[in-house]
Amino acid sequence: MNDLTPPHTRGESVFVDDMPEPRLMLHAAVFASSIAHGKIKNLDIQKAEKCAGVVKVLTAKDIPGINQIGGIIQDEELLADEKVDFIGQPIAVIIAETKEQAKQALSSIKIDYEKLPAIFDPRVAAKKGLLIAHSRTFNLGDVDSVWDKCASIIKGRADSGGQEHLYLETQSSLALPGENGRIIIYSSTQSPSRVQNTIAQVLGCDMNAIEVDVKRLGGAFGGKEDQATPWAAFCALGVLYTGRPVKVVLDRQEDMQMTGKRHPYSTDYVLGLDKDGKILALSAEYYQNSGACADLSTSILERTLFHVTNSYYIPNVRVSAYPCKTNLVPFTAFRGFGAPQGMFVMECALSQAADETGIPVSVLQEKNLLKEGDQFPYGMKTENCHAKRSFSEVVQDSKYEELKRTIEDFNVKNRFIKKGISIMPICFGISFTTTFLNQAGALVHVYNDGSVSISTGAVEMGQGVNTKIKSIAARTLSIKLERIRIESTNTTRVANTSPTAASSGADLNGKAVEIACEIIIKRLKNVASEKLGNGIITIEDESVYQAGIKTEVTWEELIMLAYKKRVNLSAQALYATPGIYFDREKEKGEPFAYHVFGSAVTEVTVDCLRGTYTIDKVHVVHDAGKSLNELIDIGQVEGGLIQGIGWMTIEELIYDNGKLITDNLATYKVPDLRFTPKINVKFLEDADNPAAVLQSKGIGEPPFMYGIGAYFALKNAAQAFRKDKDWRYSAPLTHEKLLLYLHDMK
Ligand code: LUZ
Ligand code: MOS
Repeated sequence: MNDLTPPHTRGESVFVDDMPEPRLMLHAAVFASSIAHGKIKNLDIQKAEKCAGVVKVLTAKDIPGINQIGGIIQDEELLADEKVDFIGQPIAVIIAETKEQAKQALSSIKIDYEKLPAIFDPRVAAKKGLLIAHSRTFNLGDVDSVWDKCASIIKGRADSGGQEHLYLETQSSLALPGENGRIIIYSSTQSPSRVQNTIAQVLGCDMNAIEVDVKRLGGAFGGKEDQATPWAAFCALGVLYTGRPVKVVLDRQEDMQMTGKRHPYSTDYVLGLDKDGKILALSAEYYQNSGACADLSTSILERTLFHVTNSYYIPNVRVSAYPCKTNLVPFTAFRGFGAPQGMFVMECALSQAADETGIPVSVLQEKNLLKEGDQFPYGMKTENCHAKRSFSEVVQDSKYEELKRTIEDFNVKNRFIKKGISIMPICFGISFTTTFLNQAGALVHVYNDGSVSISTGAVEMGQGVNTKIKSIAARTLSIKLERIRIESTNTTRVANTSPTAASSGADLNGKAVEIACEIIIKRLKNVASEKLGNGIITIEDESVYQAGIKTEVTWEELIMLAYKKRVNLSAQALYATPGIYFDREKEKGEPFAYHVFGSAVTEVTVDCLRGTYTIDKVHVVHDAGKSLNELIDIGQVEGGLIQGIGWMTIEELIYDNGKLITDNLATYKVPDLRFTPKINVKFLEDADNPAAVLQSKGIGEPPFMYGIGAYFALKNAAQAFRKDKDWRYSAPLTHEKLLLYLHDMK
């Protein structure tokens, strides 16, 4: 049974803003920069301090520890002190008796800026040398020596836009004063330990003074991997100064304006092919719009480079990526973490190659798919590679060739309505590319009535990790699911947690739970042996077996026996993914425990008079290993796919001089139920994965990239109308952009 479903469907699941409000609780509102770049000449909070209900106005001067929240690079102030670098950057926090009073007082803060020139285009930033960190280059083979051997050389540019996470629950936090300097934080974060660590630094206290507790999130998608921290820190500071509980819950518009999104990228590429369409070389330069501070940008840039070749083998590769500093809200983690941007470019290059060589793109794709033992540009070789298998299965299952002929026929007969089709293979590496993050802890208690309590570092954000962990524990202990409860994620129970991210929440935490449960089982078997005498003891379906024969001893009796013998019924375990490493000097290594493969066929229809379109159907063949829970995994494939389609088609961030003007759902469009295609998901059979818990595979991110297929299916349909090869590779392909293309209006 899904642990989540019943309370969710009854509306009973508690999120931060649903918690019973503690007595004397205060509310915080954030005062943010209204200019994209400038010096703060004067900040006057006196009038705001006197506003009705205001208890405290926090500025940088009130920070007792360090005014710094940068994780990888310490380049981001919690509250801007002398300078602002983007619109929406927090400068002050008003803490008041009610939310309305806190918000009302915002307009009483007076600020004078000296404006500085602002940059929004990553290519312009790169030209000026404005990088948040050094560039990175991955190399394989010898690109320069092969251009002469190429029958065709494809040169182009691809641009992809950012993306708003639009988690249903906006950024929220509630902090409570505890005893003796303790501050208890309820935070909607993917990374409780990061919140704990940052707040300790900001307050100048030890981490053990800060307790962070996370019950569940109403979605995150990467948007709460790093960017949940400032709101929690504001609450903690509020507690420090007022001694009262403090809550912050961002409004939707504030959240959209003040938090980072998926990184926009702009890329130049050169692809070389032989006369049969075999790719000989890829050379490319990726300009990442990093925003004003590093946040996770350098890790995201790295993952882009890991995925530049998507699921193809390319023997000669030279790719460089630049993290460009601009005056926009720092861009951050978002499902796929830079990989979708890299894989989009690869598909653009192949699509252009098909246009220029006349070889169908599906033929080019198939010819170049990874096979067992092929090397990636970062040195790792494929193992248990399912690229070809998933591609041929999706071609077969979707009846691709037949569909293609039907579509061509339809397009001949219809002048203004055109259909299109595409295939999108994916290959995604599982593990944090920062090797040390690949660790997770679990704490398992068996109470003396036989019920079980499990704490891990995993954060439930709707992805079903608690359900998966519960079933791992039930299978390892061989007891009923009903006996098991998954606790909140709490830094006092499981310390030093990595963010729940990188599609590895269930992999890492599930494995830690399995290890902890095995420790307990070993102790229990000893107890049973002592009682029953010789013969191999096993525990199956809540009963003790001796030499394969069921005994009278039940789970509950065994637990009570162990308890009375004073045997430890609790276990703590750490799992650290073995065998992975990456050398950033050489840019070579084995950063991933394994890869996830899959392929999708997408069908679309375009109304060529209006530029409108529908995404009709997507057929997916996905490699989920041995799925831990098929319903959850199908949900992840569908959700990821639709989110990916949204990124490629209708989700458009528009800025006016650094101010996001698509900052609400009237102007920022995301796929809804009516936009959603018919989706057919099949999991590869016999695709066990020895590299993860119970032969499963990470599921969170890989399916996002099937959405890229929608872009190329639309291109396919549009070109049937235009009948030429002129195309600008720029996503999102909004209805507006498509209309302008169809009728040659630039
Ligand atoms: N977060 C991170 C991630 O810190 N490192 C990663 O490699 C990663 N990959 C995907 C999503 N989040
Ligand atoms: Mo993520 S993009 O796995 O937080």
